[in-house]
Amino acid sequence: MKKNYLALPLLAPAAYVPSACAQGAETHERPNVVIIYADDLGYGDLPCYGGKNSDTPNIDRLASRGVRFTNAHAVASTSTPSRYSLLTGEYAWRRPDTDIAAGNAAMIIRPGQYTMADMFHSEGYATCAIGKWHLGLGDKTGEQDWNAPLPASLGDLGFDYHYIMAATADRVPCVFIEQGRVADHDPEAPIEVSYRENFPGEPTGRDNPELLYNLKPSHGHDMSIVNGISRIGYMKGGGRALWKDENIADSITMHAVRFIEQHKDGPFFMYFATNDVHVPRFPHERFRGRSIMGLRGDAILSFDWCVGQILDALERSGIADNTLIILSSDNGPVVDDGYLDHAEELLNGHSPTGELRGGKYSAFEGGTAIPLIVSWPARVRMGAESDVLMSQIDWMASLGALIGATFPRGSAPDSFDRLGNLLGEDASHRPWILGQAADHTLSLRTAEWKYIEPSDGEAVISWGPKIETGYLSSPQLYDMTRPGELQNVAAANPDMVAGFQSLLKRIRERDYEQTLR
Ligand code: NG6
Ligand code: CA
Repeated sequence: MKKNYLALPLLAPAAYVPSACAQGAETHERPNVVIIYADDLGYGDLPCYGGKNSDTPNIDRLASRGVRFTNAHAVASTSTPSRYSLLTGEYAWRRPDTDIAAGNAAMIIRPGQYTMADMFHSEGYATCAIGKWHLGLGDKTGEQDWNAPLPASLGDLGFDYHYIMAATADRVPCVFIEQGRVADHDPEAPIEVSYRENFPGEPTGRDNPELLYNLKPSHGHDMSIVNGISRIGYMKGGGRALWKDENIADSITMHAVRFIEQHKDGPFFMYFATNDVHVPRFPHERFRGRSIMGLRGDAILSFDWCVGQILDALERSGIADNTLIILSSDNGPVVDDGYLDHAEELLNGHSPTGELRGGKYSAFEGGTAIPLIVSWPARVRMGAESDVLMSQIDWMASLGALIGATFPRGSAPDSFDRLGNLLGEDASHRPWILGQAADHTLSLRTAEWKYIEPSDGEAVISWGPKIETGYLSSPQLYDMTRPGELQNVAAANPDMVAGFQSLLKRIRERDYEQTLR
């Protein structure tokens, strides 16, 4: 189903429509919407997906009150392109600058682009982004003044309130940014950031390993040291604004709970993106050492705690019934992603991808298949399960349909209204979904088949994580009714391969709408 486009060509993005809830004769529901977006949480990580060695009572509670999806996919197998696609409804590969962003990247989504936050904002929702951002900030890459308000920030993208980390916890600058400026900025310690060279006299993980009292790198991550952990990129200053990794989950959760309490009269849209379970994994001491899987397992417990705090805040505020919660992840899992946290040695029989092949970065299912739990007590079935084929690309149009949003022409071009899938009311599969691997190799999936286009990339990552990429110089075709993407049957099925190739060409040329009918 296509979106409801407004016929006027010049609708300003983020136009404010006061409490609009009726489109013609149709009336729309206006639940609060909370997206809880974990980082690198694998398809098989949670106990409710068969994960071993973790105790996640809060996520179990959420799953028992909603639908658990077993065939849902992020758009890409790394963070920046997944998040870009989720928040704009456009495939990230249509643009050249959406790969894993540095901490000093300029804001990738430009202020004129219509985002999911603009959409909610236009319909009278209060909107916020809390946690990991990783989509750039400011006007020009490398030219941000971190000691002043940033000229381009999330307020330009429809978020009323924002308390974020610029990129990832393993990238500088290691400070929270609230409403477009460094939170608790310390004038005694002005911040400078570079991804080119170190600042004279500043220690690095490479030269000063004796200063790494919290975590040491296993590959990369040997530049500036903050909180006894070396990072990607160089920074100087920060003083009291520098985060402590062990407090990140508490800090973002506290801000989320406060936003919920302040907006309980609703409606509101919250994009809550955790650092857990991304590296560096260094959760609060009340979680550290609690899991037999080491720090990665501890980070899963920390994530579960965040979820619990949000559920409790909604309940305390009396708005749990009419809040739609979507819990998912930005890409598949990785064990050793650059720090000596022993995540691999301590798996103790746990498989972060479940039965799937590959992982983060890869074109195999482990790269993009993710957990997804959708709960909305007032409407969505409780304790249900769905194997419907779904992609996060459709969430913008689907949520837009739910609240009766009108999209400016051309916005969210790759997002289609599949609200019935998202709410567990319609079990018909999307005809196909598309996935993007780290090197931009695209794959197409139907309920039964998966095609991976040829790629020159290496078959197994050689620079750190031990992950099969799914790259091969010839086409791959897998029967997805069999587990594991083990047998490439492309050679025996040339017609099917040709069909997928022509579909992919049409998608690239933006001429594919009919194929989704
Ligand atoms: C990689 C980092 C990895 C992680 C990833 C981004 C190195 C050696 N590895 O380049 O640790 O930060 O980028 O992860 O630097 S993501 O989930 O945000 O996409
Ligand atoms: Ca990620």
